[in-house]
Amino acid sequence: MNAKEIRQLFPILNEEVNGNPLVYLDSAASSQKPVQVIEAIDDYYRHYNSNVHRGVHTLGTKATDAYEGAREKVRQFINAHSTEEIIYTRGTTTAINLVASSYAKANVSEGDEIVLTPMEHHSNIIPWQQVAKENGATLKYIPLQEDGSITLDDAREAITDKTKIVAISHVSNVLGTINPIKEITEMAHQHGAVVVVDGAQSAPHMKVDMQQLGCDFFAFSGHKMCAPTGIGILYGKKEHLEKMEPIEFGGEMIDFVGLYESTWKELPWKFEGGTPIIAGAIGLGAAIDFLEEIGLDAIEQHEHELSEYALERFEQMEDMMIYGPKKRAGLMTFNLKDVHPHDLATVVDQEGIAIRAGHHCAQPLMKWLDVSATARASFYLYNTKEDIDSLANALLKTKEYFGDVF
Ligand code: 7TS
Repeated sequence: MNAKEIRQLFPILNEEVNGNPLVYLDSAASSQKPVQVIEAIDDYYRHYNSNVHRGVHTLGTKATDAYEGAREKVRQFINAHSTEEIIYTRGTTTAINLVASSYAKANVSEGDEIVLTPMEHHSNIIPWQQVAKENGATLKYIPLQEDGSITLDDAREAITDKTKIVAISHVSNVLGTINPIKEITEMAHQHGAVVVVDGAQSAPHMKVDMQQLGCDFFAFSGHKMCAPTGIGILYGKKEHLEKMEPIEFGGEMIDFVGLYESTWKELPWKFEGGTPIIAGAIGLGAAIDFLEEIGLDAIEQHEHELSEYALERFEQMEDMMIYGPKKRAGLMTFNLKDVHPHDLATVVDQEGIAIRAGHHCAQPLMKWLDVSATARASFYLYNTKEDIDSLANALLKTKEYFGDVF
């Protein structure tokens, strides 16, 4: 299937925005949903809506099978050893917070170090700041090269026997930098540290293989990969998850409850207190079927071509500042001289083009780039070169407009 055929499966792409056909270039914030996912959720609510893991009635059994079936799809999708290693969460943020609140608080002590990079999303910085404050640890950053990448030499320098945790994004949501997770994991393991990977911008766009990467934890969000909002995944190695305490307590996650003492269910359910995100998990399962039918390698290749094309077109534009390394994932972050990115995004929105402007939840990175904000166009399997042309043409108009104003 090519992108034009794929587009037919996304009803929202037929919408008009401000009198123009929608050009959606903000998938790094949240992706659109294909009919397969919308129908899977609709089907659950219409035909077998029920709680899971309770009683024996037919609907409940069907809902439980679909909910747990989706967990097996996730396991295969990321090549984890077992479904015991797949925890449903609300998204990447909740997944990282679970590791910080449970694993880190129990394993990080005074004088220990947590190693990060300055390109992290706030959700992979703030939980570690909290751990550092509460447990007396220090945060240490692997420095960025001029193009926004990191080197293994710098990583080797930062990761020492004092390091307890390395928390790093697989792909930066601003720069598109693809970090060498496998190598960093090997390095961290030599020092007895664990590696927490923020996979929010990688899992939707490329094949991620837990056994190949070797990392200890890996977090990602359903809504960035064609699934609904409110569902995400924490992958964790069983050896860690088994020793970790839950952070939410109540129904669903217990084995035995007494007046003064209780025990927990086995993995993965001990981390899933309360009625879970059933429709979300079913939607995520349908999204994985959909992405796998198209093929993650094909999706990665397609986005690579779009990214190259966008760079080619944008680099020719005067007064255009493009951030990030040459080898990057499917997004492009930029600024047009003398035009605030919010103004720019507002003007192109008039033409039906959706791009993101702001700090992208990466304020330390904005500081490093020495800007307060940027614009960002991000691509997915349904985008085409025509979408990039539309944006490029709208930017030229914006430039003319603001050129007249200044
Ligand atoms: N990590 C990265 C690298 C992200 O890009 C995002 C969301 C998150 C974590 C948080 O994910 P959540 O699903 O828990 O919210 N990134 C963006 C973005 O780039 N624009 O809007 C949200």
